[in-house]
Amino acid sequence: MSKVVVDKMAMQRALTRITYEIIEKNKGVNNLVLVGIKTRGFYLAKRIANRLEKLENKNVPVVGIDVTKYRDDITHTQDEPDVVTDQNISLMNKNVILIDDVLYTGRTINAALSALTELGRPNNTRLAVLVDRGHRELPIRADFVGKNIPTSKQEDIRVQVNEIDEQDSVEIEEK
Ligand code: 3GP
Ligand code: 5GP
Ligand code: MG
Repeated sequence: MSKVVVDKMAMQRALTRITYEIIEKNKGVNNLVLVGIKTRGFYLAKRIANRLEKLENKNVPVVGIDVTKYRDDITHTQDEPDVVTDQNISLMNKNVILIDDVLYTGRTINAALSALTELGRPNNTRLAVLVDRGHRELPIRADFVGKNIPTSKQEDIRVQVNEIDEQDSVEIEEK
């Protein structure tokens, strides 16, 4: 049985609020690069970039990143690709916003931070997530949070984005 905890409108509002918070914290969008963690974090990053560009009338680059190779909690094979981003971009002296759909143990973000070290040294790196479900196993926190959803480990958060799931929603369900 699943329960909708964030519907389409609520998701849009949360992304809009995060967008304003980013502009405020960054004092505009100068020097900003959004890094979206694939799969769904990348689509959320693109949506936030669209909002930022409309509000500030400036181009905001979005990079997609696949952190599988960097995870410390899965077994790795020799033939995994080295390329973790979908474009060559230097993050040197940039203000980076890392974006993901769900923050849980923090291991994905830890992996993403390792991956980013290969792309240069940013001025600063901040984290935006649509959902923080708790249960951190590392000292990692998000700077921008769409919704805090306290969960038990037996529950699963299902994030759906229109681009690939044909609807926008966050649901909570028993595993
Ligand atoms: P995403 O790539 O769009 O984030 O990890 C593959 C997919 O499985 C993820 O999609 C994520 O939404 C989903 N998923 C659901 N529960 C979990 C979980 O506990 N851990 C991870 N890593 N992924 C999960
Ligand atoms: P973490 O590494 O913090 O444990 O988990 C974060 C990553 O795993 C995110 O990219 C997210 O997609 C995925 N994830 C972890 N738990 C969940 C969950 O309950 N629901 C969904 N949709 N994704 C999750
Ligand atoms: Mg994800």
